[in-house]
Amino acid sequence: MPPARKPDQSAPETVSATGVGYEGPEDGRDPRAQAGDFLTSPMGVRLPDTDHSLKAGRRGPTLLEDFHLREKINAFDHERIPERVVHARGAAAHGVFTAYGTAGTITRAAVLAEKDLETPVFVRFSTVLGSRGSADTARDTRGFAVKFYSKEGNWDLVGNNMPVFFIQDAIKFPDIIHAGKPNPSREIPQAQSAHDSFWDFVTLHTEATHHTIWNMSDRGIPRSYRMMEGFGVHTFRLVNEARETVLVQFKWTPKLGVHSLTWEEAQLAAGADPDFHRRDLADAIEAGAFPEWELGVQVFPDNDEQMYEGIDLLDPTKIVPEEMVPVQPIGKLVLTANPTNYFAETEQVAFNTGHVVPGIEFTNDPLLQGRNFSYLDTQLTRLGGPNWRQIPVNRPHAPVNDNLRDGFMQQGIPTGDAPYLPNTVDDGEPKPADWEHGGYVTVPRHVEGDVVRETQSSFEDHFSQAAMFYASLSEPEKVHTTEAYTFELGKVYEKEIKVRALGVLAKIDTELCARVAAGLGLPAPEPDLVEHLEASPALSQVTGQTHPVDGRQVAVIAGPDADLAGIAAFREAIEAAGAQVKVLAPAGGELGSGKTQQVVERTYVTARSIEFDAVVVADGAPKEKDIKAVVLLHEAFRQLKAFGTWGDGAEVLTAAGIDTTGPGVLSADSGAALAADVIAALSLHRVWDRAALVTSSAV
Ligand code: HDD
Repeated sequence: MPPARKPDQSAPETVSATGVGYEGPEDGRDPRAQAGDFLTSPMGVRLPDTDHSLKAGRRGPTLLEDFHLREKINAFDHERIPERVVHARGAAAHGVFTAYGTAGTITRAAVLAEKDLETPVFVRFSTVLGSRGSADTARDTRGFAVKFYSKEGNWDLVGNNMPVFFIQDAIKFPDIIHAGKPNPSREIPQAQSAHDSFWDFVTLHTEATHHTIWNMSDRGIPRSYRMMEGFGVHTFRLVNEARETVLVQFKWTPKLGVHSLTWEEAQLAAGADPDFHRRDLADAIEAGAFPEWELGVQVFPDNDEQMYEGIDLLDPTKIVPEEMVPVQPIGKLVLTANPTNYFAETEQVAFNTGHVVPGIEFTNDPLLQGRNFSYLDTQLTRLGGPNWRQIPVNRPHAPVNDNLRDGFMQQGIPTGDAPYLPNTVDDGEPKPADWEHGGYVTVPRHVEGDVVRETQSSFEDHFSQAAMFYASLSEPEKVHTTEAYTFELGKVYEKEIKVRALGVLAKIDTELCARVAAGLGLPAPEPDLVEHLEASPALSQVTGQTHPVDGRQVAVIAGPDADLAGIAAFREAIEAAGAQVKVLAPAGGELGSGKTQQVVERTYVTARSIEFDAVVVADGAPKEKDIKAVVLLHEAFRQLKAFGTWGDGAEVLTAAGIDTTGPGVLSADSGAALAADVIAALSLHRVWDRAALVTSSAV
């Protein structure tokens, strides 16, 4: 017979960590936010002065009893936490994921299966190599990490904007990252792969070839986080209510299409606006141009081989082309709100591939298995202890009753006396949940084999998919990719590494190899081409398809004598389409007065071509030649941006040496009439017809 229970031996309450303890002020304000009208100490004591330390006399020594001085400086001293060892530079937003219900037959995870179910999400985009303060537009892979606060617990889909990875086994992650990070002695270059150790590694370790060519393609320099695809990379296992399983790969498709910067734009932005992507995301959300993606899955049978038509589904350096297995839409993601505080949310959010919910399981992909350890482990150092899970942005929205206790910075106040199972002291609570009660019951999967440190032969093909990728690109994309290899390898000092890299390119494409070799001043090796699958049109970004122009930026060059009514009409039409106008003039201030008054948003000194997707010259814009305006126009021309003029605006282009009859130079009778053509041009991203006129020597 168990002893009689004491009055305080009640079961812990089943509440979310958010709900434990102090519930906040009675007026309902968020208890986590700063509150009150007066400056206080961290203990809530109102303070009369925060500019002078407490001294013994005006010129006397500072007193140790000044608790405000000590608390203020002490908090400041510890403001910084270690940055992420990779993906340190990022930007994030809150949003909502809505399931279409189409995945209901393949998974029991409500977040994907339940039609019209809305799940809150937090999404963080990032670069991989650079430090927290590095430039957004470095050539790099972009992280695309989504935290779903599902009603069945948190699910993190921690992906990238590329569907493949550098390595096939997590044990090599420290190697690829050490090779890509700055040189250990001088700590340069920052946020770059254009250096010896990166190319040393990827040419010795040729399973990186496929990912490397994605990085060298335009995918390595996205125009915007809003215009990137996202991929879960690994194959995951989904489980439905009948305990049947399928294998899937996840893909996010942006509503705005997949678009990139040119290398010139990326380099300019790194100096002129290092926050280019961060700003773009925040501005778009603030302007109500909510970024949107559709989530889709490629579905494969879950058989013993885990292969599809000869492609190993456990190999994260491979894709299954969409033409072979189409992506089936299962839901929609919309980002609707910027974070309130960068540190509290974007910096402290902790993603983990091991955060899954019932209906979503792992496969034996050796990269995924190792990741499941790394993400949990890294948060201990980064966020200071095991209770990082209780930081507001990391808390699940589902009830938490975990029997985990104590540790640094415990925020909850758990009740009950038996944080262990089984127990009788707390009536056996919390109860383990079986399948019927939504428990995470792993579906049995058969595993047997010898304990070995070996890989499988299907992982040994390192080149065929890189060759397929290159063959799938449009001509301008091929040129960009060739230029990227030439630039990056041109920064490598060791000839031996460049020669090895050419040896890899010789397997991918003869012309690519020859052009890069010519750029490096080295002989091209004999072609050594590998066989590859048919080109996959889905891999090219230049498709001729149009996309919405949300958040696109149009510069209108104007001046005191410009047609301000025309600019107002132009602005109205552009904004109605979701894009934005910035008036650019030789000097700041306002132009005109009354209804058509225009505020000058950029001057010739503060503007740079990278800010704009199109450049328009208004009737009456100043004709005096200004070298800064000419530079801006030439850059925008090389960057294949649309131009437009009305009235005598064309004279400004002619004076700058731009052929007004060339591709993508639009003209109309009025600002209003021009707007429709500019929107049509923006919806194609760039004037691709001009690409052939713009050689790399012009850049
Ligand atoms: Fe990773 C962060 C994506 C392989 C170890 N990774 C991190 C982030 C993204 C990815 C998007 C940033 C999350 C955030 O915004 O906070 N990583 C990937 C993808 C991979 C991948 C798509 C391959 C398919 N990663 C990978 C491996 C390892 C790690 C193989 C280790 C064995 N990744 C980490 C990490 C990070 C991280 C060290 C750093 C900060 C963090 O986790 O929270 O644990």
